[in-house]
Amino acid sequence: MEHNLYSVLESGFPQDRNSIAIETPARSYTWADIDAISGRMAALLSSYNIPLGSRVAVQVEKSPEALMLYLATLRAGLVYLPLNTAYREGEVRYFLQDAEPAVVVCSPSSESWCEPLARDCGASHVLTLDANGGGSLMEAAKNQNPAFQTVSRNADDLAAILYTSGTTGRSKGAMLSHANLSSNAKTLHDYWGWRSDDILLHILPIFHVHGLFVAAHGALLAGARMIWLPKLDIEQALQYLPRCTVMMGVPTHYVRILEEPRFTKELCSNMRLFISGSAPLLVDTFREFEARIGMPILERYGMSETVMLTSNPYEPAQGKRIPGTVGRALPGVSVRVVDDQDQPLEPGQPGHVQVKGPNVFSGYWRMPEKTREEFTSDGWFRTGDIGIMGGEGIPSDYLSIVGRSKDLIISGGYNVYPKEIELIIDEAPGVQESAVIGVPHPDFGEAVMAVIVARPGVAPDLDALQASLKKQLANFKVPKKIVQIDELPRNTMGKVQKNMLRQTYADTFTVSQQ
Ligand code: MCA
Ligand code: AMP
Repeated sequence: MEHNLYSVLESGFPQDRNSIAIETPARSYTWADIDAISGRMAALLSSYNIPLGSRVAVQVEKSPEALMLYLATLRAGLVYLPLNTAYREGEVRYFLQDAEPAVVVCSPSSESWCEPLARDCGASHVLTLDANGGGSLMEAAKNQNPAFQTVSRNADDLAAILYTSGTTGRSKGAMLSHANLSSNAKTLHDYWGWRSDDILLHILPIFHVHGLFVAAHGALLAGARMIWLPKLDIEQALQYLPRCTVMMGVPTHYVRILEEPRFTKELCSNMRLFISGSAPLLVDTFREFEARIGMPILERYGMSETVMLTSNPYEPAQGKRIPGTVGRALPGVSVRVVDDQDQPLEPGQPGHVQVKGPNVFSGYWRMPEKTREEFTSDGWFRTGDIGIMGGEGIPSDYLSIVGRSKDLIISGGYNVYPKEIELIIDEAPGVQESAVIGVPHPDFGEAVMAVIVARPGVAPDLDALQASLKKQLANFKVPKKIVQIDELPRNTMGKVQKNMLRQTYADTFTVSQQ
């Protein structure tokens, strides 16, 4: 059996390769186009004679060609390393130094700094790709042979590395194999009832698990069409939704679309499935959506290290979709809730969520110590989430995520680790120390905010500090508010009590901005 993920996905492509696979407002791509364009790109990558397993780091705008570059990387037996387009030079430097990619593909607009940086980090080839499919990558690939023979891969060979931020402020590369990704794609295919006549409204970025491994894999494996949009644009969504059957989004997408009165049940008459994940979906949003559209949103839960872990039921016969829960463990996945000694807890008790399954990654790139810490001796992965199985009125095999043991903020579906930002703020002129917290935000669910203490006798310029952070950090990490106080609250052990800060500033965005 061939384990290359591309071959697995390709097994779901339709017989009629001239049917439409991807539709953008500007043009359409057939399944034959996907095969040929990814084939040409794979031939180009292979012509570089770099060892199998070399990394291809990609920081480009969303386009069908960007998806094909991902597929080409798989086909050539290389490892895909996607990077959020919001990352600034300093952030990209860390990833390139750590992963040492052989090939870097960037936007033409960032070539001036990315090219020298990539060379500096050892990349032998640097190419560009823009949002319209232009750039040196397509130029170089256009004369390659489209009939590329996909390279054979073993189940455990790496397919992708996804960087996730860490509690220490240092990002970790989660190593995902061909089998991790294909097992999850097949499970979701069956569980969510994917069909070849589905039409997916694809509005998510493709540099993370949600948009790439859940949404795009789902459509590709089903041989289903994707309406491919750069992001959720309400006018475009209103135009395309009547033809679509499936949409996936983060809670912010559902909050935003519900603000539009023209988003009605009639508009969604072809839709069979709305899926939410990456961050907690508020019960209020779930209820408002169901009341308006007559369909409950299906909430599921996953991580970069594990792809998807649990899902609320798809088929009514399997049970109800219960708001505030993330449903049951997916088939083949084991989920347990344990105490501090890794001992399983009774349903209804909050504890650490641990998981096992063919979808769970093999470890962090070049961090064997960290990998050992994050797995129990009998192979359970510690998610860092706090969960409860069951609870009042909830079946005992449904999981609810009720908190996090990791100091993590999730803003609009993007993860932010406070430590990374605190380290930068603490270096700023006039700052003695800082605490970065997440507080409720009506649009992003949680928003990043910073509380700082000034050095004695100094009055730091908070606007200048925010402007400087904007230059150094991806926009979603920049604190939307910075406040100065005399002293950070600490417990007897000297640890900053972030809970107190979160309470104090809980209304910052929800009340004062209304
Ligand atoms: C944009 N801004 C944000 C965010 N996005 N601030 C905080 N959090 C964010 N997520 C900033 C912008 O920089 C700008 O600030 C201001 O907010 C308004 O920008 P706007 O144009 O409204 O933003 P947008 O382009 O509409 O983006 C919002 C978004 C986007 C669509 C919700 O953040 C997004 O696509 N999120 C999805 C993330 C995702 O796919 N996550 C999946 C990870 P300024 O004007 O000051 O610059 S995978 C995962 O988590 C796991 C595995 C899973 O389970 O799926
Ligand atoms: P990432 O670092 O992007 O892999 O994000 C994974 C984290 O997102 C998980 O550990 C959870 O904390 C969070 N997450 C994902 N889906 C959900 C959900 N449906 N509800 C609550 N948290 C979620």
